[in-house]
Amino acid sequence: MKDSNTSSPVVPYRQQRGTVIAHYGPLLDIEDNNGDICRCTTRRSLGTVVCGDHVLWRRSRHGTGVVEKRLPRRTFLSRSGQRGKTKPVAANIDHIIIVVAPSPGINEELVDHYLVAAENTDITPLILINKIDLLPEKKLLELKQRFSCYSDIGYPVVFASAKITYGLSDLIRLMEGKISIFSGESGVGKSSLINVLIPDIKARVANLSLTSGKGVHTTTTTHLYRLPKGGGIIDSPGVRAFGLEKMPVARISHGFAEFREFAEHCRFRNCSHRNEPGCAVITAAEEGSISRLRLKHYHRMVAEYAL
Ligand SMILES: Nc1nc2c(ncn2[C@@H]2O[C@H](COP(=O)(O)OP(=O)(O)OP(=O)(O)O)[C@@H](O)[C@H]2O)c(=O)[nH]1
Ligand SMILES: [Mg+2]
Ligand SMILES: [Zn+2]
Repeated sequence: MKDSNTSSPVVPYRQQRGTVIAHYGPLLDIEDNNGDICRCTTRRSLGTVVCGDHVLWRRSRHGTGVVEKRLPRRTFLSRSGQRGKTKPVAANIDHIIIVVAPSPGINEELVDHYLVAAENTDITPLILINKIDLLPEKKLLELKQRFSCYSDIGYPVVFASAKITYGLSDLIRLMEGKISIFSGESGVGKSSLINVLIPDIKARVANLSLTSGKGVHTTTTTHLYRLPKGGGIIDSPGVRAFGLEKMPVARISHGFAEFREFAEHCRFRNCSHRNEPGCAVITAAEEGSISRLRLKHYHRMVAEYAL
C-alpha cells in the first residue's frame, strides 16, 4: 500500500509549549519544558509578546526556532510610556516586588503608582527597601516609620540589603514556585538582589564608579531567571516613572483601599476628597489615620490619569 505521507513535505520539528524568558528586538529567547533555551524569530501574525508569555513554537534548522502563537495570559503588567503609548512589561506574574533604596533615593510616589497598577490586576505587590547597610540605625528607624503606612494597610514591607545579604529569607519562601518581577528606579539594586537570590546567574550590575548619578540604566532588557526551587524572577530595566493608562477614578481609588472606610462617611457621594465640606478622608489624613502623602499622590494620580 502506498504511504500517503511520503509525498507531503517533511515536518521535522513538532510544535511545543515554551516560555519567553527574554526579548532582544525582534528575537525571543524561549525556554522549553526541559529548561533548554532557544533563540527564536516570530511569525508576523504573532502580535506583542513579552517576558513571561507562554507560547507555542517549533525548532527550525541551525538551532533556532520560530514562535507561532501566544497562549492566553493569566496576568499582564503594562505601563504608559511617552505620549501615552502603552508599553507591555511582562505577563503571567504572581508578585511585583517594588524595590526602592536610600540611594538613589526613596520615591513613594513611584511605589503608589505600582500599587495602583498591581491592585487593578491579579498581581500581588510587595515593597522591598534595599541598601539598608547604608543607613545608620536612627535613619533606618525613621524609614521604618515612614513605611509603616504601607504595612499598616497590609502590604508586606521588607528591609533588605543585597550587599550584606540581609532580610531576604522571607522573600525566598514567598517567591518559591511563583513568578516575581523586580521593578523600580534605576540603581536601586534589582539586579544585585537577583544575583544574591540566584547565585548561579550573573545579571549585569552597575559598576560603582558609574552610578554617581541617576539615569544610568544597567539592565536594558527584561529577563526571566529560574529559581533553584521552582518559579522565577524577572529583572527589568529601571524606570524614572511608572505611567498609568487613563482609567476611571474608581480604579485609581482601588489602589488606595484604606481610604474606603472613611470615604463612605463623606458628606457627598462623589466627594473628590480635595476641599469638600464634610470630607471624612481629609479629616482622617489630618488625624493621622491615613497617610497625607498617599492622599496627595491620590490627588495627583486622579488629575493625571482619571478618564
Ligand atoms: N550599599 C549597597 N549597594 C548596593 C546594594 N545593592 C546594590 N548596590 C549597588 O547599587 C548599584 C546599582 O545596582 P544594580 O543592581 O545595577 O541596580 P538596578 O536596580 O539593577 O539598576 P538598573 O539595571 O539600571 O535598573 C550597584 O553599584 C550595586 O553594587 C546594597 O544592598 N547595598
Ligand atoms: Mg539592573
Ligand atoms: Zn471625601
